[in-house]
This record gives sequence, C-alpha cells and structure tokens, in this order.
Amino acid sequence: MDQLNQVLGLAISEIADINSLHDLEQLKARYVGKQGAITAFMQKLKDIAPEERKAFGAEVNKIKTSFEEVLNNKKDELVAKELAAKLANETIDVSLDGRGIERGSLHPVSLTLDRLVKLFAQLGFAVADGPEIETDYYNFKALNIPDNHPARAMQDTFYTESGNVLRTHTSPIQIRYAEKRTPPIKIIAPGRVFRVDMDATHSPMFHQMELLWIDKGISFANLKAVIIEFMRKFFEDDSLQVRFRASFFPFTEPSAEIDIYFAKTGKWLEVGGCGMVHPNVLNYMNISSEEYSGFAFGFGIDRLAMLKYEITDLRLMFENDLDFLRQFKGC
Ligand code: 2U9
Repeated sequence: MDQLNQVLGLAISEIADINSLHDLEQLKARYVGKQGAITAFMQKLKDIAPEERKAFGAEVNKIKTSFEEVLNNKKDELVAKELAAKLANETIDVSLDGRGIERGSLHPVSLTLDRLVKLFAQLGFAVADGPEIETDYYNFKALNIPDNHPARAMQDTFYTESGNVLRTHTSPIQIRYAEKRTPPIKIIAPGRVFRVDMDATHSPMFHQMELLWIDKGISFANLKAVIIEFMRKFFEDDSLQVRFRASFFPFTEPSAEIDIYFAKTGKWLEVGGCGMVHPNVLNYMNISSEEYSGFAFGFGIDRLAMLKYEITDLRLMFENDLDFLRQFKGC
C-alpha cells in the first residue's frame, strides 16, 4: 500500500511539471499503459492471498481513479492553454496596411482609339458605329464595288453561311449613317474589320478608322488640310511631312495614298488612303452629287498604334502577353 501511495505521489509531482499534451500522453502510458507502474499493481492482484485481494484491489482502483482525476484536470488546463495561445497568434491586426490592388492598363489599341476620338472631336467629328456582320449591299454594292469587281477578291472576304459578310472595312457604318441624314455629315467610323489574311504583318481581324466629311463645297484642299493637321497632332510633330500619292479605290475619285516621312529612319511610310467620295456612292446615300461633295479617309488603328509606340511585331498586338501590356501603364 505504501508503494502504491508513493507511485501516486510521484505521478502527481510529475504531472505538475508537464507543459504539453504530448508529454502528458506519454506520462499516462508510463503509469496506466500496458507496462505502466499502476497497471503493474493490478497484475500483482493474482499473487495476493485471497482474503486480502478484495481490499488491495479496491485500493489500486482508488489510486488509479485519483491518478486519472489529476491527469484529466491537467489535460483540461493544457487544452485551454493551447487554445489561448492559438487564439493569441491568430489575432488580426486591423491597423496593418492593406495588400494593395494592382492597377491594369489599357491596350495600346484602346489608348490609340481614345486619342483618335479626342483628336477628331477637336476638329468637329462625331463617332458613328455599326454591325460587324454586314450585308453584301452595305459592304460592297453601296461603295461602288459591283458583283465580280476585283476588289471583292482583293479583300479576301469572310462569308457567313447565310450569305452575309464580316465587314472588310468600316465604310458600311458611314453608308448606314448618311443614308438617313442630310449633310453636313462629319463623322469618324472606328471598328473591327475582317479579312482572310494572316502573316507577320497581317491579322484576320484588325482595327480601322474611316472619316467622312460631306457638305457643300468640300474640296481636295479640305481633305489635305484635315489629314495633314491630324497626322501632325497624332505624331506630336508640327513639321511632320505628309505626301499624297495618286491611287485608285472604287469608292473615291480622285484617290490618293498617304505617306508620312519618318526622320528617324529617313523613310516614307504608307499610313492610309483617301479621296473625294465617288458620285455613285453619294447617290447610294441619297445625297445629290450636284449639290454636295465630300472626302473620305481610311487607316489602320493597329498600324498607327505600332508606329506611335514603336512596336515592331504586329503579333504582339493580339497575343495579350502581360509583360507587353504592362508597359502601357500610365500611358
Ligand atoms: C464612304 C465613302 C468612301 C474610305 C476610304 C481608304 C481610302 C483607304 C485603307 C487604309 C488602310 C483601309 O486599313 S486599310 O487597309 N483605306 O485607303 N478608305 S478612302 O472611303 C469611303 C468610305 C465611306 C461612304
């Protein structure tokens, strides 16, 4: 009995020194596990004289119950302590700085489009819009491009199964706008256009902008003035040289291609086309070619963006590579 009380005393003092649930589990095994010190007394029961066995058994059970009570109290204490420590560690400091939200940037085509719209607004032009899927009439016929005209093959058109087309230029926007109105008409028509064409310098979808100004007495002099002023504003160079080269388009007569001089490389670069609106096209828009005249001007927005931001590969414009796009932050 003395031994038994000694074991209990030792166990209680050991429990008092324990600081973790893990150590407590190990201690429990040492006392009441299979080979435990208190378990050993239970096993002694069979060697004890039958008349003393009952009293001894009762005493061992009492010791074991006391041990378990002290052990469980300690366990409750440690669980509460560990929970408190965990809660203390997980507190949120609401006074800390936030993580910050990364700002995106506009695509160079969007940046360029925004600049173009602002620039032409200063010259008095409104923005017009229209569908990307067009009828043969608005994309070709009303632009003086009849059936079997080589321009239809030249432009390599995407056709839909129902016989419509993906617009090959933004000119149909202007036909739709002008056929319902009377001059003065002074608009720009930006948008996506589609052509069956793809290599290092061509994409099957690209962005175009066209300009149309129809009024009484509009001449080639007005055309030159608007285009030269625009090019100088866009490239932020007041002495930029602009050259007009005679050309042909079915919808304009006379027609010209527009080149600008790049002092950096010493080269002339083609940036668009223009011309006086063909009388047939005026007629399709229900505008009298006797009373009115107008000029039109077309260019690729992507190409202008590439020249402005010195981008050398067209594919970069459509790949959405984040390292590329991030360079336009704050532009
Ligand atoms: C109407 C009448 C005439 C639009 C015009 C061009 C010349 C031209 C090209 C430049 C490069 C297209 O992006 S590009 O491939 N465009 O050269 N476009 S005149 O003429 C019109 C438009 C609408 C009613």
